[in-house]
Amino acid sequence: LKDRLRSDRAFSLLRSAEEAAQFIQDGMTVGVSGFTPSGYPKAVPLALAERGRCGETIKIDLYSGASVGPEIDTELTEAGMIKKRLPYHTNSVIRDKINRGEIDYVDLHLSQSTQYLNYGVLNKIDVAIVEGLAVTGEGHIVPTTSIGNSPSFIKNADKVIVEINLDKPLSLEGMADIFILDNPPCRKPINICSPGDRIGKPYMECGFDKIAAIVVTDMKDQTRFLSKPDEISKKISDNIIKFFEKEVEYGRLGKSLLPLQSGVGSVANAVLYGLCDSQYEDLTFYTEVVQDSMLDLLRSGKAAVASTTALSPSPDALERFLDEAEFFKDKIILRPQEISNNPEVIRRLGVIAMNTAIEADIYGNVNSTHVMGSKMMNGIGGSGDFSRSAAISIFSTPSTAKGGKISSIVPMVSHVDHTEHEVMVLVTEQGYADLRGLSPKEKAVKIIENCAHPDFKEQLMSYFERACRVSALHTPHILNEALSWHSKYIDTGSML
Ligand code: 0RQ
Repeated sequence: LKDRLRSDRAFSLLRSAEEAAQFIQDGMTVGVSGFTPSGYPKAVPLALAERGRCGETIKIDLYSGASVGPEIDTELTEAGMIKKRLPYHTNSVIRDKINRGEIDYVDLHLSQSTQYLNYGVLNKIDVAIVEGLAVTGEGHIVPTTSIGNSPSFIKNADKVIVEINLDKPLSLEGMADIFILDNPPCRKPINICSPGDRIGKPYMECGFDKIAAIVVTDMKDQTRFLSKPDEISKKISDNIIKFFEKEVEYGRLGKSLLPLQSGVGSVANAVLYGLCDSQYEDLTFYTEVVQDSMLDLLRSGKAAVASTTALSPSPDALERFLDEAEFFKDKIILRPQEISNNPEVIRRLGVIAMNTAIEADIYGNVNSTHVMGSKMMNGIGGSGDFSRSAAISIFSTPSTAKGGKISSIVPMVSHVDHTEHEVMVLVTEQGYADLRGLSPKEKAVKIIENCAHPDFKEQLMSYFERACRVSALHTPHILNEALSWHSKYIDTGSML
């Protein structure tokens, strides 16, 4: 343990998870480390949930980097202990309570959550619970497999509880590059001019005065299982690569493309797998999540470097990665999410942002968060941080959902996360629509022709043509029909 707790003071702070959980009281705001189910605390949240299950009344506001594991979201939700949650989740148990109105949820651009904290818009953090590899001799914390909002949670917290996770090898030390922003005015430029640039320190500043307890655990992250790319995902990936090929042909992209960002999930993973067998080389990533496919691209030498805020491979791939951490040390840079997702850097580097939609409309507006306009799925996550500032922003979705009963291309989206102004390329398994430089009417024809499923094409074209006859001709709509596809699905179980 001496290589993890590098001073006697650190040893003197060793506590059980149950003792550490006692620092959390009703009404507090708790910030946890973790981004995707990676690098999040496990033992202390479980001990806290146990207090709730045993009858103590404790309700907290819970802030994280992004999604965390079930030890936090499932357990604390089931114990009835979460009052408010932000800025992102992917957990079905908390989703259910959010949509029943039992938990308040604040869906935020991930790069902005610490800004809200630093400006004093959000509550101050009473207790931060942070997973670490080690505590330095000065009481600073070496992070594990994600950084997320932890450096700013620590800075804004009254007390910090550290979970030292022995399951994470010390060979990860050195991957982190911790640099956080001061408040405006007079901010300096963030000096990242290529994805591999390092500008910070390998640990998160804390100091012993803030550390209330150190808990030692060896619990594994419960990262998400990734399904093998199915036919639809492969076709989406092929269509994105066809788009890249055209860009190379026109001389707008070279063989290394531009730094890539890719969202989470099986489709995102499949898209990058498509690059493994492609002509592209010396790829770089400026992204927020590294999944299995990106690790394979780095292993094979197709990709040179990945800047991210989280390592979130599937369970088997995580084990393999942890064994090979030394190999990846000079190829992966772990940054706080306010830097990994920072619009200034994304615009400077000219990132190609690839994110996922629930639905898109014929004019190119995208809904990534709400099913049928009101049911929260996960949240906007980092998709807006990247797409709003990207050199090229690509959104993909299967053209239908729920066994073909729902068209993912609709006359008007039931909720807007990404507007027509930042959606540059729309991709389904049917094809891609390059929307750059097109007027709304040109976009509509291209989206219907290239992206809609054949079962819905005629219906969509009929809507568009009738709208062109009855409304103003810039963005033609029939307002009392625009959302009728959604109402029809709610009433009959099908948009057909
Ligand atoms: O519902 O689970 O009840 O069957 O939506 O859809 O097809 O399983 O796709 O898991 O990749 O999620 C956009 C939600 C896609 C995700 C979204 C239903 C469908 C299913 C999930 P069921 P799939 P995925 C990086 C960047 C926003 C955040 C983001 C997401 C469920 O990718 O949260 O990009 N993105 N962050 O049946 C009704 C439709 C539907 C539909 C799908 N048109 N209408 N329901 N579904 N399309 C991450 C971070 O920032 C950390």
